[in-house]
Amino acid sequence: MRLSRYFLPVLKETPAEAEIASHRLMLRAGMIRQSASGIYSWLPLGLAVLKNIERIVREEQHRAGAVELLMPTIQSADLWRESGRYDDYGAEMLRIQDRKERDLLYGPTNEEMITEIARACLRSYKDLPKLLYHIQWKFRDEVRPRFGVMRGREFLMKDTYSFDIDEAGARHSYNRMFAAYLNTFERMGLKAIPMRADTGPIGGDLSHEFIILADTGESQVYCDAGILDMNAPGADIDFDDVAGLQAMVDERTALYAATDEMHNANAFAALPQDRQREARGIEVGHIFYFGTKYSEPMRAKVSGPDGQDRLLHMGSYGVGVSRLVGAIIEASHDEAGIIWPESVAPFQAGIINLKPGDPDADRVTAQFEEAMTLAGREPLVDDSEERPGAKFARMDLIGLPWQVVIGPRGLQNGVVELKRRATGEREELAPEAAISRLLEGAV
Ligand code: 5CA
Repeated sequence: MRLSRYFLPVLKETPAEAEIASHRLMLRAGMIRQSASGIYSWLPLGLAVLKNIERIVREEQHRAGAVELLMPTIQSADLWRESGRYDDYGAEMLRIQDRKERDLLYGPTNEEMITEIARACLRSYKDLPKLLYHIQWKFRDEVRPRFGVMRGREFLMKDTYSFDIDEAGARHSYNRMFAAYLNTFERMGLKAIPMRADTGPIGGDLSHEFIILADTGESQVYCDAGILDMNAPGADIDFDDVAGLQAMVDERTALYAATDEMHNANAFAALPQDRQREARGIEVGHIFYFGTKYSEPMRAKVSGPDGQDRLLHMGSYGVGVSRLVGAIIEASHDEAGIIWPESVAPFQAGIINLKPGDPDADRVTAQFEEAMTLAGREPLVDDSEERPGAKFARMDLIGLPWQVVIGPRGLQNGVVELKRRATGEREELAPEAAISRLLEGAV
């Protein structure tokens, strides 16, 4: 992709309204544009990252046994009257009337709608277990939208819903998502800590938030420092191994870790002093087991092995897809700008042609572009006429993992410069060697 054709409206000035690094950098790097409070357009660079996050979320959901569908954003108020949440949800819910004065709403979450689908389509215990998810925009009329996409009003969520015949089955579904979440966030370069959490308006009695530690986080959290050394279970984990998965969850929930609402000051104080970690965190995921909270009022049942009807045991599992874009930047940036992990980077490399119009520079630039594009790793090519300093600064700002600097002077010596954004390391290499290096580093 040539910069001259692309749409990258970077800002020179630091936007005054942005209080935290990720919001500032997303605006400056031309990733988003606010259209109303807490509502954003995703510009090409931002959208590319959002899509990469979605891809990782999908792959890990699939690995854990979840199946994708898509429910609408607009929901009927009657569904929510069935569960009793239409009145309970309060001012956060955006209520709408159509021309026939029917009450509708813009979905803040989908428990009711998926319960209705399950009620209509699942008949017998033989249809269970089921894990269904979608990735869809939500609207919550937050009291205080802030920090850009971190706390938006319109935001993209991945929400999974599990259906089981009994509590033991539902727990296994919960554990599947627990493992999938650890793997998902690790692939994005994040250390997400599962913490005991309050269930709020979703309800239920078992719940974990997945929290990234960051000074700018909105949640106050407390944990045993030992939990920070625990790794994700990895792609090899057997999702069908009920006992093995439970043991993995038990191990990762044995150490103290809780959000503010669930904090037990005495239990925390009992930890050795040097292991008490009190910090701020960003909630990137939240999982709930709530049993029959929705299936009971909505009468969602299947027939059991004995022919008797049983209420579905359910859980729901959310990932803040659009929030993750901000969270990853909070975890990975420096003074010069964003530092994308390769797994979510909008382009793997930025090719800076220092002198467009110079036949050698143009030829070698085209060589990089062609080789990488053929390998499915299309780079962003800076073919602008600006001075080198401006090009370097913009490339650092948008944070692509690799930069290749191509200029007539280097080419006279048969080299280009390869720079790794994360470390600032630079190396001079023959163009062919640089190309192989970029393709080797494929993720
Ligand atoms: N139905 C359940 C799980 S599917 C649910 O709605 N859970 S939630 O309320 O915790 O939201 C799930 C995730 O969405 C959160 O962990 C958070 O990462 C993200 N999220 C929630 N509110 C916002 C918001 N206003 N802006 C951006 N992301 C949000």
